[in-house]
Amino acid sequence: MTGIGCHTMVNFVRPEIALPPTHMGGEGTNWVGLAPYVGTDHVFQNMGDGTYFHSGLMAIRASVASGVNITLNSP
Ligand SMILES: Cc1ncc(C[n+]2csc(CCOP(=O)(O)OP(=O)(O)O)c2C)c(N)n1
Repeated sequence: MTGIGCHTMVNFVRPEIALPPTHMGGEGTNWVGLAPYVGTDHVFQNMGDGTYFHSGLMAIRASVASGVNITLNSP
């Protein structure tokens, strides 16, 4: 799953492997809603460094609190 920022351009070149982004600070929260309804066990979520310092920490906290299986990485 992509984050918002320049690295979102992966959606243009590999749309078959990347889901569209949320706003800054929402990274992974769309997976919180999707995870119970699909067969995928785990996702990777990109988050830019600017987003992390802006509001991304809140998104990480939301993923931890919900208990979803997700790995966040900074591209
Ligand atoms: C809540 C919110 N505020 C502002 C924006 C506008 N915005 C889109 S991308 C971006 C910068 C993201 O920077 P970074 O996370 O470092 O990603 P990079 O551009 O380096 O890939 C901003 C401010 C946004 N998408 N969401």
